[in-house]
Amino acid sequence: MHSRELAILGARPAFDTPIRFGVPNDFDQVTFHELVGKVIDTKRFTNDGPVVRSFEERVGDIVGAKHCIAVSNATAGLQLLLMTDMPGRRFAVPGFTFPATFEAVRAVGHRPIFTDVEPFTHNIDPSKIDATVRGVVATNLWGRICQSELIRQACAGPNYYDSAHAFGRNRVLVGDAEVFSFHATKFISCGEGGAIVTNDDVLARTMRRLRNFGYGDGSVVVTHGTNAKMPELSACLGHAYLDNMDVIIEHNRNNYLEYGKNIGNPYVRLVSMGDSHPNYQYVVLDVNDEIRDTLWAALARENVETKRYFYPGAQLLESDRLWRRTLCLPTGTSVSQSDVRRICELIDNIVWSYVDGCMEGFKGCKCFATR
Ligand code: T4K
Repeated sequence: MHSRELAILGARPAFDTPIRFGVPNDFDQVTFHELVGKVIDTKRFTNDGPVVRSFEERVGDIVGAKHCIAVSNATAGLQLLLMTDMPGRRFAVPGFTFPATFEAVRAVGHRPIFTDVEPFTHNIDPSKIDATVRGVVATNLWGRICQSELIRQACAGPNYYDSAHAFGRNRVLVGDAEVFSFHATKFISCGEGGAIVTNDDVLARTMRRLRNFGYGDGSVVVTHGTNAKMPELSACLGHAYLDNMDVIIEHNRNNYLEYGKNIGNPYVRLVSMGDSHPNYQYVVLDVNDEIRDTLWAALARENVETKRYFYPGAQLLESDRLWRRTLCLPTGTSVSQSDVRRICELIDNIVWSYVDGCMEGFKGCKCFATR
């Protein structure tokens, strides 16, 4: 198809088999079945069992953390960290993030103070952090690490990081603690799961207690707590994924580079992930806000699923702007480089068709390049 030809509505979609967003990556099923067999034989299903323990060791080693505490999901991990403060405190959170970040703050009785993000990194803007907050829960969005030193300068209280997107190698731990997500849509998955990592001995011990109803050693309850334990069966899946981690990252990196080579028009820009990204699991487009929803719907008609992240937690200039412009593209082991090239071709066709007025009429030039 000519690059400026209109995608014909109602015609056969470009992909017969849908290209889906967020499909779990392929993993080593042999390892998984072996581990599951052991769990079933020993009948040890939860409560700090050996598979979770060894999963914690591997995760801690990969990121170079002194302590790793596996949890039921990242949201619960954030809640455990926030439970170390008496309720009613104010925590700065980014305006542009998944709701888990600020809902964790609310769930344990604190108040999220929505703070705008930087236009190019999409991470919380340290210069906008209110000097009177008790602490910060920043998100390492898309796996890109925040300006942690500036955040520390802005707030001497607890600095926690929602690192749901940021598991992987080639990075330094930031803040007092970070929380990873191993949800089904993450590149390393436990189905549901997460992990808190920290170099702080006292905080680590507290997290282990809070995760298990406040139990200390033996059967003595020494503090308040909840149930945020990771089950053994979830850790089996996590181990199988860790075995394939480097292959998955390489696959995603190649897809990201391929998108970079093939996306090129003034209305759509690939958000740069840099050269030493921990995982490349998100491919993010910055799209002219007049076109974004048309592009999303037109790609869906071609059987390409994309995601419009993140509905802003509050009305803030950059957060709101990013919500109207961001589109996440499919990647992962189910998406090949030739799929990527075809998707880029479609993006080009759809955008130029729109701009040329073939679809709904382009209302004006608000292209990011002129900002
Ligand atoms: N902080 C941040 C910054 C986060 O992004 C997240 C989670 C969290 C914290 C919380 O982490 P956890 O507490 O969950 O550990 C998805 C995920 O559900 C969510 O976990 C994730 N962020 C977010 C970025 O993406 P949705 O609303 O887009 O999910 P959904 O159900 O539409 O799934 C996306 C696509 O994935 C679907 O098209 C189908 C596919 N999929 C999904 C699942 C669950 C599969 O193919 N298989 C599956 O099992 O939020």
